[in-house]
Amino acid sequence: MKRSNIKVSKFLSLVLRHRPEEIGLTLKKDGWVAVSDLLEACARHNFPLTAETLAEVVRTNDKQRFAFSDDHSMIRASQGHSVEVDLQLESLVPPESLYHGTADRFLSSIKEEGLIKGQRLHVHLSENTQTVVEVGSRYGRPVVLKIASGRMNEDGHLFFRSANGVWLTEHVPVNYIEFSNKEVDR
Ligand code: HQG
Repeated sequence: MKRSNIKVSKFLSLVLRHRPEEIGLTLKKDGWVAVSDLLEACARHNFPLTAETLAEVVRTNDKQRFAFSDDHSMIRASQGHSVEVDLQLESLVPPESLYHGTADRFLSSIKEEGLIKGQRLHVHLSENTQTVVEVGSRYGRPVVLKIASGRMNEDGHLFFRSANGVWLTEHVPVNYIEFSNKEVDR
């Protein structure tokens, strides 16, 4: 991703996931916003963005964080929201195991209450351990937790998969978390 596009991606994450009101936007219930409204709001708030740059950022985004509607008239973040949206994802049977990246300083608390969604709408899980090491590194020394997602699902926990392949669930109780993985050296 180009450096200038990373800045745009961060700004889009802010307004499409967390604080749309910052630029006077309101997301629809399912998280979509009209592209024209977004571009106008960006211009009004000193963050000029062209339709071409927006399309490039969506296309080249390293985690495919944003998606256009089929007719390209609307855009939304595919996951990661803290604002209350219903992405209308269908629940799916997850793989037997999924992974969560965290930092070692959170482990004692996770051992008490499991994985909680915090500010976001879901706990985020991945099929791939490399991604989760990067995610955990944002908060400190990374630790990879292996989650018994298959067993969770059999026990009635629902799983959703975002358009960009992130697995989402409400809460991971501690008895489904494997803590035996050592801290990851980087
Ligand atoms: C931790 C990125 C203490 C949790 C990624 C995490 C992801 C607890 C932090 C997406 C806890 C929350 C989300 C407990 C969980 N006690 N700490 N009981 N339960 N935690 O940023 O999963 O690049 O809200 O382990 O790819 O780190 O932004 O969640 O460390 O999909 O697009 O509390 O963000 O995507 O942090 O990251 P976050 P996350 P983007």
